[in-house]
Amino acid sequence: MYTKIFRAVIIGAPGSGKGTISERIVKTFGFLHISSGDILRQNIINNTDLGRKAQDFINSGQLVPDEIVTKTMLARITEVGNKSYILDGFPRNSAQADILSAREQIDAVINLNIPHDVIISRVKNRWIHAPSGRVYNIGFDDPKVPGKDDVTGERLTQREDDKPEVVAKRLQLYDELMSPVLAWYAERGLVSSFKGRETKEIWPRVERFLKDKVQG
Ligand code: G5P
Ligand code: MG
Repeated sequence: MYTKIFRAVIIGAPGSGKGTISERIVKTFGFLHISSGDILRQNIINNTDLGRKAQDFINSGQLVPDEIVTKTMLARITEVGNKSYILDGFPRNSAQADILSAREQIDAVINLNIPHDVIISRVKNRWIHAPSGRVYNIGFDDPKVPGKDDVTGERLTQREDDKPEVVAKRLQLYDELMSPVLAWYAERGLVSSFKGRETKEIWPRVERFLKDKVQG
């Protein structure tokens, strides 16, 4: 659709809507969505070596060790080649941000700033189709048939790490580890922040921002 290759990173606390907004970016702009969480969860389902290594960290709300995630994500970026993409969930700390910046020129960082109280109520209602990463939310984005994936009809599940005590831990870890990463990107003039309580108010602003960037 657009000729210029655009490399974006989407940043935001757990449950802030990174996956939801990325899906809209994919539909509107044709970018590829590269989500570290989705890749790791697929590996857990497929019981790969990576999945077995990552499982306990994810379920308890800890980060998967940098070397494992970084290797996986850089391999995926290489596979994607010369195409526009949106990175979701990576980088997750300063060490990962350093490795990414040594390798890729990032054009924009989209920072989703959603209050914690909104996040906590959202994740309680989140249901996923784990094999594809498709996400639903009761009352916001309901599946057509309760409990079933719209595309495959397979059973939806809740994420192990969406339990309230694990969510609290993920939010705390996010604030601690991502503040320096955001500051680093901000110093380079790359961060655009979108604050709000609902995707319907945030998405039109992200869409306008990307239209200006990609076409400009
Ligand atoms: P993930 O998978 O990267 P998080 O914690 O960063 O996980 P998460 O939970 O996937 O982020 P999100 O993508 O930001 O959240 O949010 P989402 O799924 O789009 O939206 C949340 C819910 O709200 C959905 O149900 C959606 O439908 C709903 N929603 C959206 N908008 C609205 C709205 O306007 N109204 C309402 N009512 N609902 C709405 O990482 C998971 C784990 O993987 C490991 C770590 O262990 C991590 O904890 N990991 C890494 N470890 C090390 N390094 C990395 N780089 C790693 N990446 C992942
Ligand atoms: Mg997500």
